[in-house]
Amino acid sequence: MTEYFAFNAQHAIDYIKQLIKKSEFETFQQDAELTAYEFGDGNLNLVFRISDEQNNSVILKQALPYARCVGESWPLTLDRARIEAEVLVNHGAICSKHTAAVLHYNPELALTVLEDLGHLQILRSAQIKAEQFPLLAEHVAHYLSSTGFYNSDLYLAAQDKKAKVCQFTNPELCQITEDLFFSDPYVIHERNSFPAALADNVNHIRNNTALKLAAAKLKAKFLACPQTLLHGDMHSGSIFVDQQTTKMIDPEFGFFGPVGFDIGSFMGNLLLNYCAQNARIAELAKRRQYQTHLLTCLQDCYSLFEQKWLNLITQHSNDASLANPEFANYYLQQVLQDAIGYCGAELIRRTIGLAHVADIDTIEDEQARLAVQQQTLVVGEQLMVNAPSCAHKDDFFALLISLLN
Ligand code: SR1
Ligand code: MG
Repeated sequence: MTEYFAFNAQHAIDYIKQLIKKSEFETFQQDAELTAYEFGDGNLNLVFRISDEQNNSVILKQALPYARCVGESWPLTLDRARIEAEVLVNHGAICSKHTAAVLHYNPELALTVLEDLGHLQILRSAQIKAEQFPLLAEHVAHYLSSTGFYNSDLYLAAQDKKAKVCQFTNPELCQITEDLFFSDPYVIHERNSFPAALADNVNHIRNNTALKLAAAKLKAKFLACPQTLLHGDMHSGSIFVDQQTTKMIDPEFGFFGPVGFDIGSFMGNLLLNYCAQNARIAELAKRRQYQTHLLTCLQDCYSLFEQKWLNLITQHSNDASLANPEFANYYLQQVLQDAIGYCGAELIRRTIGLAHVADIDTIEDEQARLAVQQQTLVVGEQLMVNAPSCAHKDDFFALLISLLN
């Protein structure tokens, strides 16, 4: 049994050398000369890249016993490394095309060795530069619908599903989302972060009783609706892309929750980028073209996600009573309304809560940034409040268009 300690670059090299000796994976030759550096800039973990002289490389990710972005005053379970590795294995078995591959996992050291996706870009960085990915919508829809369906009661035997719910019980990381997503933004809290100039808009949010009721309903569903094994943190920083490829990373917030949560988070991040582009792309025609691309990506992704789910339920469900097309439509209508609500909540919490997005925070002009933040708050609020009136995805798209124009 190895006792946990936090790695430095040399530890990462030594660890990988041991694995090479044991022939645990084939990335490196036995006599490889390795170098390593730490480059994690996320909120929680250490991330090392270990390379040989031929530029073969792997990623070693280690959980710290606290949230890196806050420090040791915010202790955090190391079990999140297990959750992340096991979600990647589960999702990879269903959808390897869009899931980062796990090469090795060590529970005592809370570390995972992963394939290096460094030849791809993080979606958020690419979208800040207004790059377009024509296959993104189809890929995200495929990943979310297949992993969602095959981990749900629509497919799994009830006892197997309940065993998986236990396996992926993730109370500490869920609590972060419960607080940051659904509670903090709607009250005065020291974790919140927004400029003084946004105070009136924030007060409006805090005083909107219909919005607070919507937040409470979304939170209650997040707490007590174990529909499927979610990624749990489907923002644009958890997705690697190029023109042909889309790969999901970082599901340490994974747990059994409402199907609408992941797709809602993903759409929220597209909309955060959409709003940020109002301050980023000066030329109107160019801006409109890129924003149209983002909106089309969102609409295509949602439409494909819904279509794939409907096909899976009616054609591959193991429970004849649930394979009923009328039930499938009912189920997907609830998912749509949840997704719209979670999408809106993502816009609000990324604007005034603890964890922001670089799409907005790196806008240099303060006034322009403020205007974007005001827009994301309005769009988020309207989505959350109006989600229950969207009976069909076309209602959602019409609402979105009315809010964005
Ligand atoms: C303290 S963790 C803050 C945020 O980073 C993660 O990626 C999640 O989105 C979380 O809400
Ligand atoms: Mg992450």
